[in-house]
Amino acid sequence: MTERLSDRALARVGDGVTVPSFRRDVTPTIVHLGVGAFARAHLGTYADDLLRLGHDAAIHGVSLRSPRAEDQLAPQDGLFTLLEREPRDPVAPRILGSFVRVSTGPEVAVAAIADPATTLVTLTVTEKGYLPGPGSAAEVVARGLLARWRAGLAPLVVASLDNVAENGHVLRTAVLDAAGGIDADPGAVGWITDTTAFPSSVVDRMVPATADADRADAEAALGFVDEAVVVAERYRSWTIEAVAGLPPLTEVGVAVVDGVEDAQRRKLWLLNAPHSAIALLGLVRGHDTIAAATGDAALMAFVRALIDDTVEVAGLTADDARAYAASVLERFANPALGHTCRQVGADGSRKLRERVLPVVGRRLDAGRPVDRHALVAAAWIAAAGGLPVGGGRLPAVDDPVSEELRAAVDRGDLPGAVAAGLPDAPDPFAAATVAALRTLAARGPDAVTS
Ligand code: CS2
Repeated sequence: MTERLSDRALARVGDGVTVPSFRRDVTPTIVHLGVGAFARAHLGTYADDLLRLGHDAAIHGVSLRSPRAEDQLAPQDGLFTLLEREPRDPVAPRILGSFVRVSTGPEVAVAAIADPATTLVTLTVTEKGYLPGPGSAAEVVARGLLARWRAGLAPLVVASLDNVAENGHVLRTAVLDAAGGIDADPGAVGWITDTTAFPSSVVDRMVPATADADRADAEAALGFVDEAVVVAERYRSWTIEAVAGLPPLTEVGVAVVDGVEDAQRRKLWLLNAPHSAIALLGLVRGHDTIAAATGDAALMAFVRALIDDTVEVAGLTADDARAYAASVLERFANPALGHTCRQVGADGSRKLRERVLPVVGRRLDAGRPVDRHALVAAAWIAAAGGLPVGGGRLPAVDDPVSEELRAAVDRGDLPGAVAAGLPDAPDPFAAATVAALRTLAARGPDAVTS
């Protein structure tokens, strides 16, 4: 059996594989909650770059529930391979060493946040990770911060790296709510309010789920087994609001700026929304991957029209917005990435709230039609709720409200399905989505016309 990747193995990995050039027996200064593939490929690379430059940026990664990341990474001393997938220009595998500790569970997370060495807490807990409640990420951060306050430790920076509008503000509100419920001492919540910075971020890198073939590729290059391989496009970007106490992120290409609102709108509305549209309508059109769906002329004509609908009301400079959207469509077409429509189509109940509803609100205010955005929402409800489309069923996509959607679809209650899936949808949009569901059911793939 081939040996597993580890610190000991590093000296013996295959030629051409980039390995960490820094000491890894250091105390982490960053605590990261949610050690999924995205965090490893995005934050993990930036932190590795900082460590290469000699800065403190070692990460203690904690997954709040699933022990999967710990199972994959702890036996490998936190090391994993990043495979950048580009069609024409294969890049040598790079072993990232920035995650120096990986653990599981809220208690470890609270203790890590309350560790005197910690200066930055980052989160990738997905859109649904911001739902309030016991054991939520916000509650864990609140408990960690309150423990720091009690111990008289220095304040922290807490940065959300999820695709949520105003993610810093959303997280701050959730953490303050949770803290108020835990500690009635007004001094405690006041300390968080006054001292803890919650900068908003816009992060960007496409990171598909790792496949067996990727693990096999890494093993062939390394000569060691790596259970924690991640795959990503080469492109990556990170824009964060400037606050005191951040590591020297500009040295590794992060844009540290005064406000991220425009960047956030651009990303959510002109990257993520078209991504959802291609994924969900791609399923309707019978495609497995995003790249394959971008080869479908009728679908892409629809997506370009959807982008025009968005640019019309986005409040961004139209030429810049169109150029941005064009570059995004090129990235989607990367055939080497293997991003599946089902992966991007998952969790529509949380994603469409961020990506679609704000644009719909602006279009309705401007008296403009919302049919195209409604067709995207309908495709999501059809896939997550099991509505037959053109006589066939779509591959199911996961969603926190899929049971409610299924129940409404099964009793033939399409308005009920829309209400269950998108309770915040304005009435005209809900009505347009019901109409789009009927069209989809009747016409299947032919419903996608621009
Ligand atoms: C995608 C994003 O899965 C999805 O919903 O739209 O994860 C997308 O790949 C990233 O935001 C790109 O930065």
